[in-house]
Amino acid sequence: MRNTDVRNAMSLYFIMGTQNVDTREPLAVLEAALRGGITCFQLREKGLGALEGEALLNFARKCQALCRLYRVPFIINDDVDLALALNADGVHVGQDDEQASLVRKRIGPDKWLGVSTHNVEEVRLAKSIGADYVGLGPIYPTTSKLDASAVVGPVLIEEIRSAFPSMPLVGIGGISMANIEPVFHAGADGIAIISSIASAEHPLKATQLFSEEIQTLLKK
Ligand code: 3NM
Repeated sequence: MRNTDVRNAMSLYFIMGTQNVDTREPLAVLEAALRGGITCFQLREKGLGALEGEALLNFARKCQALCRLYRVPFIINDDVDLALALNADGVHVGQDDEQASLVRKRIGPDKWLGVSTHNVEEVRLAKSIGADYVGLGPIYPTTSKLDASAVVGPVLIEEIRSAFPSMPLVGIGGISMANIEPVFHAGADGIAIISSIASAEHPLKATQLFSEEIQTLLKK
């Protein structure tokens, strides 16, 4: 049941921090994405000018309240203390963040744990320490993550899907309406997106278009 819930939540997974919205109001962008049909949200407050301390806590609380209103899982990137303080639904970590096995111990068995991975070995390790899902990327070139590793292409999704048939998989990196199909075709449960929603001219419309397209692609 949990595996199915996680897989379903992966279908349109929006990631955002205050640094991703240019001059727009981040909570307005998040609400537009929620109204448009995102199925999971990750708060990723990173980089130059990122909120810290009390300001971060307050912002995160507002994001969480919005997600609750729309019954969308609220995941925190990297910051386990923040996730525990807010009782978030889960934590997502990269390969360089606090070791995933340690994070699992700290958050306990109930919260979701997501891990960014780039090859079969990293997925195997993530699975062995109890990750609920893995992110695979960057599928395409991205400018949203300055230290992104080499582009892997949809072929990595195919490889991981055949090695781990029931592992919830989400493709990430440079995904747009123009290149979404190969990601699902390769076997992903969904896509994780920053800029194609956060920097869209109309985040609500952009999200609705993704949502409709994904429903069609998942039926194929
Ligand atoms: N992680 P956009 S790529 C946060 O490869 C992140 O693990 C990646 O943003 C990875 O949708 C990425 O704007 C950035 O390309 C995704």
